[in-house]
Amino acid sequence: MEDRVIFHIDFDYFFAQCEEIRAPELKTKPVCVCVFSNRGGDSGAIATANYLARKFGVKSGIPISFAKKRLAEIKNSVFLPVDFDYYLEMSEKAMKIIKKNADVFEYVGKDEAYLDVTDRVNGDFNRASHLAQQIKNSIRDELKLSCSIGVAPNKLIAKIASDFKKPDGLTTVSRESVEKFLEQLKIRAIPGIGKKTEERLVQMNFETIKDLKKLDVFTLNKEFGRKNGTYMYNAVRGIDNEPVKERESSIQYSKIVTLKKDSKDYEFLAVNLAELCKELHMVLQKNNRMFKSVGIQFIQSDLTNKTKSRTLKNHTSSLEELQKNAKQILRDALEDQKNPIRRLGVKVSELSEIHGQSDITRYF
Ligand code: DGT
Ligand code: CA
Ligand code: CA
Repeated sequence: MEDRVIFHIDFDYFFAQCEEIRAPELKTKPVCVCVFSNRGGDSGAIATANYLARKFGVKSGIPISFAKKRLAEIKNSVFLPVDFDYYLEMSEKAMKIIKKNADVFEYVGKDEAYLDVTDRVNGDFNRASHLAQQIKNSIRDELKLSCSIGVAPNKLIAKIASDFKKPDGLTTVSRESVEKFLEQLKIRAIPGIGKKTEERLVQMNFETIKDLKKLDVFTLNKEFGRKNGTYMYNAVRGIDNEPVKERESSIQYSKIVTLKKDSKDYEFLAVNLAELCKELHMVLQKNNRMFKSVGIQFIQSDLTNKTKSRTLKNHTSSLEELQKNAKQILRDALEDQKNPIRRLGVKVSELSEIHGQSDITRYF
């Protein structure tokens, strides 16, 4: 059954590392990448931070103002706005290198992928380790980007292993060493085990994966529900049969803005939407892309999320089409809208490259 060789690759402090790559002088400074909302000042959240900034307690998701307080004493700390287009470009280049080295490639997100390499290493973990090191070297040589790789018999262990020695880690867990590797780890190393579950387990005096193995599946199911209980029972034993599923980066482009005021007024929203479309269209042109699907996104005043999209008959690159469709979706979406909207977004997907198009039309 478990004769597979699986990689999990995760880029280190991704957005912040991208910033360091284009401005190497940042490397010696605490760097925070910020999603500023346009409500002025420091309102907004930290997307990520480099490891220097993390030493001061800065991490993803905290308010920018908290991060500034934590780094108040550190004169050379740097706060940069996110540049998603640039990170996406870096991601695409790195993923291209990674993909070449996989039998099966599963894109998980901008900075993360699973690979099944069983065939190309003939099931051998030594060869797999070398291959992982080669991938790390290629990504570093070509892009100066560092990543962490976990090599293991399944996706679960590979994911835990990629996180084991971060940044710039390479951890190989062969079939024989799964049990030993897992037992030393804290329960929180298991993906999907949140703070609450962990706290509860610590109260019950379970701290490491080794401890947790003492619980039988019935007790776990009773405590945490059947789905989570069974998952935990298997996870602490290193059992996971999920296949690596071929998936490309289904790229989409999007733009989102925090509105000057919360609103559900069509005219107000339409003006903002038209502007977002314009910005998005510029990105599309720069990347030579046509789109076939248009969607809008509301983040409502209670911070819940709502999306609506439609698929067009044909690919297009027209700004007019983009604005027209986005506004129609907006009108539909507002019909049963109860909450005012705090942030408004537009996205396009089902992209295709514009190439040779002018050549084709020349023949008609
Ligand atoms: P790592 O992998 O621990 O070295 O650090 P990151 O920054 O690569 O963390 P990861 O893998 O969880 O997330 C990848 C990128 O996704 C990260 O660079 C920024 C973005 N991201 C993660 N968490 C958040 C968040 O809470 N808010 C926002 N806006 N972006 C986030
Ligand atoms: Ca990462
Ligand atoms: Ca990640």
